[in-house]
This record gives sequence, structure tokens and C-alpha cells, in this order.
Amino acid sequence: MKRILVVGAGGQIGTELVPHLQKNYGEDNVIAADLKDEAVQKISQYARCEKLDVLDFNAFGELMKKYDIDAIFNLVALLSATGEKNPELAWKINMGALLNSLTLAKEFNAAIFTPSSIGAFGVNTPHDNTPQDTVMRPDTIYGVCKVTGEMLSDYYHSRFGVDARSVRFPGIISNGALPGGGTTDYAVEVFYDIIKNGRYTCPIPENSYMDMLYMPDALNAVTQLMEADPSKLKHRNSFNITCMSFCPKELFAKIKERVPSAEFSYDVDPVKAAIADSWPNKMDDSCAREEWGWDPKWDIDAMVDDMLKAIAAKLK
Ligand code: AKB
Repeated sequence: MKRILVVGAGGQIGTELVPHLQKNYGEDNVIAADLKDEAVQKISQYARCEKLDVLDFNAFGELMKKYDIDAIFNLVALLSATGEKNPELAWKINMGALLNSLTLAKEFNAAIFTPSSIGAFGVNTPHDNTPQDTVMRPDTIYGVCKVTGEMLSDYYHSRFGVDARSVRFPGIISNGALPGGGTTDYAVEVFYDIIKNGRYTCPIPENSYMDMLYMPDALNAVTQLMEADPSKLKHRNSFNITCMSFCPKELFAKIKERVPSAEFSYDVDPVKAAIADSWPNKMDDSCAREEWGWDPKWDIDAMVDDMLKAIAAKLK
């Protein structure tokens, strides 16, 4: 990867992935693009930034040409909870961004990374030690897009030789930008509310387990997979990765150990609860470990310590 275009660069992942890529590949070699004014304002701090509607194929192609791009990071997505409010829009954006990215990757001989998600699984999937290759019948439009996206990316690889790779991200916990519209967002929101107000009301049932990942591990996963020797990859789209699995009750107990005055209550959102229930409790990520050396570093205790410190500093 020499010239990288990150589309959807102003979101939760992009906000931290762009500096991570700049550090590894050079500031001038990472082009951050987004559509919304607020996001464009945010990414304008970078050496190279562009306003781009990824659904505009010609404009996207012009950028590929202008910067001689050889790797696309496609982070454009409407997440699980927001997707349920407008399924047609979710399909249009999620699949439109992917199809344009894959088509241009083919045209420009570029590599492409598009995150998949635990959302690609559904109620009929084994919930514990969810295998790499198993039943994938998701119950959300977000999940339908993710499964379709995995298949389409593998198709572009086998049919056209496009170097498409992906991971199934669990909930990502981070302290840069807030996530928005996801089911796992509670695990980030709680830190802001506890530090700001001392209390948090959770929309997810207290015993609902989901896989989670701390952002530094997520960033390493992306670059490690994209740099992996292709001859070692038996899978491509997409790898299970995880490093912790907890339910709200367990996370809140960890926070309370450190902030004894913190108060927690529940006001369960039935849509989010059903989504959380349909997703794995804990995935088996052994294929990622074997095929490209996935080796996460952060556990729940280290993550909670770091999040409390980082959010307190941010809100000071
Ligand atoms: C969501 O909750 O929708 C996302 C995801 C797990 O893909 N964070």
C-alpha cells in the first residue's frame, strides 16, 4: 500500500485509522474523504482531505486517478440500529459504497478493506465460540448488507483478482469519535455519561453478551491483515476477530470498582435488545490467529482504565 484513500474518514473508525495509517505510510500518502460538512470540517486537519459522495462513481473515480490510489479503506456505513429505522437507505448507502469501491478497486488495481461485523450473524448462528464458517442468516438490514458485502468482495477477488480483505468487527470501544447508530454503542456512551453525570441508563439488557474490541487492537488488525502474505490467507471476507466478551452488568461492575459513586440503570430498547440477542456471545477467532497472526493486547481491565483516563482528560 503506497497511496491510500479512506472513505467515510470522519466516523468512529476513520478518526483513529487515518492517523494510524499516516504514521505507517506517511502523511501525504493517506487521503481522507467524507461527505457531511461536520466530518469534512474534522478531516480538514489532515495533510490531504477531500469532500466525496462515494455514491457518485465519477467523482470517486476522479479521486482515485488524482492521487494514484492503490488501496481503498471503505468505512462508509449506516449501522445496525439506524439501519432498522430506514432499511432502504441502509441498503443504498452500504451496498452503493461497497459496489463503487470494488468496481474502482478492479479498475485501478487497488487493494480494498471493508469492515464486516458481528452483525453478519443471526439468531440461528451458534452463539458461543461462533465458528469462522457457519450459518449466516442475519436479522437486520445491516447484517444482510454485511453478508452480501462479504460474498461480493470474495466474488471480486475470485472473478477479477481484486485484493479484497475484511474482518468481522465486534463492538469497537474508543475515545476519539463517538460511534453512532450501533447496538454496541452503549459500551462507549457509558464512559462519557459516568464521567459527565455520574450515572448511565443502558438500552441493552444487563445479561446480553457481545464481543468487543478496543480501538488500538482494531487499528492493528486492519494494517496487519492488509499487509499479510496473501498466500497464507485461506479466508478473505471476512475474518472473525475479538478480544473480549462481556455483558453490560460485567462492564458496569468494572467501572464501579474504579468509580464507586457511579450509578447504573436500564431502560431497554426492544430493537437494540433483539439485535444484541441475535448476535454472537463470543466468536472463535482462531482462523485470524492462524492465517495472519491476529494477537490482540487489550483486556477489559486495561481498556476500562484507559477509557476512564482518556475520557476524563477529554471532558476536562
Ligand atoms: C453496531 O453495533 O451496529 C456496530 C457493529 C457491531 O457492527 N458497532
